[in-house]
Amino acid sequence: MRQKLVVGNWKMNGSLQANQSLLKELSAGITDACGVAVAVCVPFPYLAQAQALLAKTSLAWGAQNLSEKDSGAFTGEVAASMLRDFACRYVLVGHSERRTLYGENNALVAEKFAAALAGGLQPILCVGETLAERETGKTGEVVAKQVAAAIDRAGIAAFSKAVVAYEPVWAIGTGKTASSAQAQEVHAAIRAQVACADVKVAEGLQILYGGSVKPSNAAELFGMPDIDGGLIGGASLVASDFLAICQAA
Ligand code: G2H
Repeated sequence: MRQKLVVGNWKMNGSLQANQSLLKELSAGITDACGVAVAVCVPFPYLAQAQALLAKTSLAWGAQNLSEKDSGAFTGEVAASMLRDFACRYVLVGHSERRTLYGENNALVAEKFAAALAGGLQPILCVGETLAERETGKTGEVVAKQVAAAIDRAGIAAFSKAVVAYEPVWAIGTGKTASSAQAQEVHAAIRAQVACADVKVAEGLQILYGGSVKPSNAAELFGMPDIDGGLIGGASLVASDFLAICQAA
């Protein structure tokens, strides 16, 4: 039985003041007894705050990006070891906004995936197709290539310490959600692809759905056999919505 996991992706939102009340409300509302694992991926400057406020709670925290390099003259970059200094558990890699707005391709995302694992972090590998790719029947091919790049770089065993998030680009922040059947179809295909290399790793792999998840659609999505929780953007900024989504898991 895979544990459900719900991860908030704050994107470039927050302030010390707003985070304080959001994190306090979340930590009061989430206990181990909920049975669901919960984490928030916050902007880099707020990692110390997340660590201070969440260290003795049931919530984990993480970052939204990292460098594929260890250290050195890479202005503006942040290494896995730095994220571990703030006791991050997770880091997102290859979020579609990184792929489309910052030119991250499958090869770079695979390097980041490997760097996260080497640094003791659990990467959340984000994959998903654009609307044009879906409409031309390329969803399966696109997602399979994104997953394959990480498998080829880090090896299949790496997926026993990683999480995958399927986020159809056309459903991100648009209010459009993939139907539970559409999402399940892709999740099952990802699990089958991993199973081709290692059945046991595939059975244990948490595959999250992301893209306009809200309290009103979470339960149906999370009820699908291959959907193991969610990666939540906009709704993770509102404590009551995020708690309701965690409850649905
Ligand atoms: C997809 C998701 C979180 P939202 O980007 O990663 O955001 O829930 O706002 O669509």
